[in-house]
Parts: sequence; structure tokens; C-alpha cells
Amino acid sequence: MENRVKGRIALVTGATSGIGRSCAVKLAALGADLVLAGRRETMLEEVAAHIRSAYGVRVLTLVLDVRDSFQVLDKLTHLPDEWKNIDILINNAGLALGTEKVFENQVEDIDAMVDTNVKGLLYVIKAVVPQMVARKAQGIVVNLGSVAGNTAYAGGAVYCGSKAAVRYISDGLRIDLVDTPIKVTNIEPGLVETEFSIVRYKGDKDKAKKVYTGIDPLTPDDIADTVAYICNMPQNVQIPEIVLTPTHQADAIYKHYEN
Ligand code: NDP
Ligand code: 8X3
Repeated sequence: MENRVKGRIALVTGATSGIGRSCAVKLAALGADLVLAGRRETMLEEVAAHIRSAYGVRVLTLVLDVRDSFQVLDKLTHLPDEWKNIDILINNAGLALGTEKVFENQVEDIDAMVDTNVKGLLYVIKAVVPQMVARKAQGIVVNLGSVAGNTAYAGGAVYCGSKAAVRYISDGLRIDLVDTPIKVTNIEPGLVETEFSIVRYKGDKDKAKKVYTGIDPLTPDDIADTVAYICNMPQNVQIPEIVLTPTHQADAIYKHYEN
């Protein structure tokens, strides 16, 4: 397959860990220059240092909380000239918090999920897509949805609702960009072993580990390979959505665990 990523500028949000980190490494391996964003500065610098030394591409780090609209718009619309033409946006920052019934969810958890997964994703789109449109770029927007956006499950109403929003925001964005060369994909993974469940269970690593034990989950590299595939498609091919699950997961609810 032709390499259509080399020399392009990619922004990855949530690049400090998991899927975002793997996407950053994969895109760098293909020769993209990277803008890496996340809140944890030390981890961001560690990822950037690894990528610079392993792949020799240019990397700019941005300590950024996507929930903060001012920060997102200010930092992403005032990039140095050599960075401002972002061609590929991997809109990945996101999280789940808690598994309570929806009427028992903590207010802070509701706010964090909606503010990050929905509003943060929209702020980043608002900051990045206009320059793609203005320069008639062959841009690519990849949003991280989830199988949770297609089927609600017990204890996941807010998270599932936020990922359903990502699905419809992706569809709406694709419609709004239909007269441009910009392509929009919603990736909808099932279980991927990352820090996701440690965050959801608020640091309880034993509980988090059980989510992935006995089911041979997807890895962040599986998602990064898919992102590379999407970005390498010829210009006439758009992939509106891709659902990926581990072999023993049928959808957001039906899963088979080996004992
Ligand atoms: P991780 O917890 O490993 O990574 C989440 C990333 O999001 C981190 O880099 C974190 O960085 C960043 N992030 C969280 N909140 C913010 C914020 N307010 N501002 C900026 N960055 C933020 O989880 P995953 O890699 O699994 O998750 C990545 C995406 O994939 C999420 O959108 C998630 O919903 C989605 N997804 C995950 C699946 C899974 O099973 N793991 C399946 C389907 C979708 P930092 O803390 O440094 O800010
Ligand atoms: C993450 C996948 O099934 O844990 O989006 O909600 S799941």
C-alpha cells in the first residue's frame, strides 16, 4: 500500500497513553510529523522523546486539557507557522468514569465524560478543521467512538451516550464536509486493553485487569494499524465508520470469557 502519511502533520489528542500513544508511534513510523496533546506533561515528553529518537520525525508537544475551550482554541489556532497546517486529526482523548446506574452517577463523573468525550472533541474539531477547509487540504479526521456508542449497557449510560454523540457528530461533520476533500471516520472499538478501565475504576487495577482477562482483547496497536489503514486509503476512498471487536466480543454487551 502506498504511504500517504509521510511528511504530513498529524495531531493526536490523548497521546500520553493507550490508543493515542500507539497511533502517534504508528504515524511517526510512517513518517508523519506530530503534534501530541494531553494533560500529563511528563508522559507527553516521554512519548515525544521516544518518537524523535526512534523515527527522526518532528514532534511538537502541547499540554492541553480538551475540556477547556479557551485553551483548545487558543493553542491550536496559534501554532507556529511550520505546524499550523494539520492534515490528520486523531480526535482520541476520552474516558469513562464509574459504572453506577445513571441516576446515581457522580456529578463530577457526568461532567468529565460529557465535557471530554463530547464537548472536547467538538472544540478540537472547531480549532483544526477550518484551516483544512481554507487550504482545500486532503484532510483526515478520525474520531474515537466506541461499540458503546451503538448499544447501551448497564452502568454505562453516560459513557455510551457520549460515544453515541461522537457517532452522530462524525456523521454530521462528514455531511458538512461533503463538498471538500476532507474525510471523516468514526472508529468504534470494543475492548482494548489500555489505562481506560484503570481510569474508569478510579485506580483499582485488579478490577480493571478483570475486564480484559480471558477474552484476548484488542491492543492499542490494533487500533493504530487501523488508523494507518484509514489514512493510507486513496483520496477517492472514505471510510465513514469501522467497528473492531476482539474475536470473543460480539458487540458492547455480548462477550465470551475463558475461565
Ligand atoms: P487511556 O486512558 O489509555 O487514554 C486516554 C487518553 O485520553 C490519555 O492520553 C489521556 O491523557 C487523554 N485524556 C483524557 N482526558 C483528557 C482531557 N481532558 N484532555 C486531554 N486529554 C485527555 O484510554 P484509551 O487509549 O483506551 O482511550 C482512548 C480513546 O479510545 C477514548 O476516547 C476512549 O473512549 C476510546 N475507546 C477506548 C476503548 C477501550 O476499550 N480502551 C474502546 C473504544 C473506545 P491525559 O490523562 O494525559 O490527559
Ligand atoms: C470502551 C469499550 O465496552 O468498555 O469504549 O465500553 S467498553
